[in-house]
Amino acid sequence: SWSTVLKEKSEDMIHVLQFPYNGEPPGDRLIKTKLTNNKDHFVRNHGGVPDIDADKWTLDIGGLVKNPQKLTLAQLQDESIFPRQSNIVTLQCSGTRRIEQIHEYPGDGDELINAPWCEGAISTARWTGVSLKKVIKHCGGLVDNADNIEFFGADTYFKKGNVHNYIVSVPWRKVKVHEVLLAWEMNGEPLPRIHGHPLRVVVFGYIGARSVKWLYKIRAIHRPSTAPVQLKEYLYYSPQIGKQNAQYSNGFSIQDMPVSSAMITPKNMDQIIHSGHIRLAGWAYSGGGHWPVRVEVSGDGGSIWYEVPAENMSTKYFYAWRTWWIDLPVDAEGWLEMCVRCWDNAMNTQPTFVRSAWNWDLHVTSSAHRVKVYSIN
Ligand code: MTE
Ligand code: MO
Repeated sequence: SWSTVLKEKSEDMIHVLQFPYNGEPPGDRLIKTKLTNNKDHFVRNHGGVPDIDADKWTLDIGGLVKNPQKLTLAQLQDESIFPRQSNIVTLQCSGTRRIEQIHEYPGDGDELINAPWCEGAISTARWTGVSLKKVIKHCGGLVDNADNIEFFGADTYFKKGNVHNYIVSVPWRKVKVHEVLLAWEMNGEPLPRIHGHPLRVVVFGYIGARSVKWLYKIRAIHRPSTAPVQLKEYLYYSPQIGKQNAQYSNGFSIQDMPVSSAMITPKNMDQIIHSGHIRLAGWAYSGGGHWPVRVEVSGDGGSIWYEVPAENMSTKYFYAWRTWWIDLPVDAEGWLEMCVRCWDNAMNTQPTFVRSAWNWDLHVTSSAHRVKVYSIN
């Protein structure tokens, strides 16, 4: 029942929508640990939460593979057929920090789809399962130059009067390098229902939207999926595009997450009594196969940047965020604009202002995060 699903999550999750269940954990708890507790992992749902009997469930693999097959969970978990793979991976929703773009200009304003996320639509877990590449190889490999893999989630949702399954795709080149996992375990526990029980996709470094939950069907195809979620959502539009002139062809499909960061402490509008320094803390992340190498903060709106000491950053993993903290020297009284930005290992950094990268569908708010505080000496 729904109440047992709700028990999978902490009671104080911040629900950014009433229905479906979409929630992020309180920030302080989010950055306390490198791996997020399952109860605190953010949840992003387009519709309801299916109730799937794992014993009757099968994974249907077909399309442009040599030998289409249906596999049970027991077969997928049989280590004599498939070696197990475990990875620490950060999932980030492309809507993270959307609230800042809404404040700048509301854009689409379709709040049913565009949940007003703050800094918590990101979490990290150790996912265990099997590399999708191994499963495709088990089916004899791809035929006919297939170049994309389509995933079907068992949930249904409504958009503009129609009912859809949750269907998206990823390119084969992502699967080929073992960066697409079919996972049944989250931090050593069976996958909770709300996170996709019995099996979900975890795509390393891509927007969370490609990591399909309640997976029941896989198809090898030519070109990306033409299902509505793949074709019409998660598009990055140019600044000239808005509600009046939006066409799907004006946007490009978002896959890799760019480098981003957020300040969790202090919070916007905090009053802080200090004696020479203010403690700042938060997270930094980069997708697309990159990782954070340096975090910088500013107490003056971004003129002078201080490097967070390396020892104040959590361990580096290839596919995960890093938490950080710093005591920033402060001598002024009054309003200060605290900022954070991250550099990744490919020397990418973040746009300066929210308006530098505003886009109509309000995705990927990755500009330097700005927090105004009142400092009292
Ligand atoms: N898979 C299905 N079947 N249905 C969904 O609504 N939402 C996607 C993705 N997979 C979704 C889904 C989005 S947009 C995100 S950000 C991630 O799941 C969130 O995963 P989580 O809820 O486990 O944190
Ligand atoms: Mo998302």
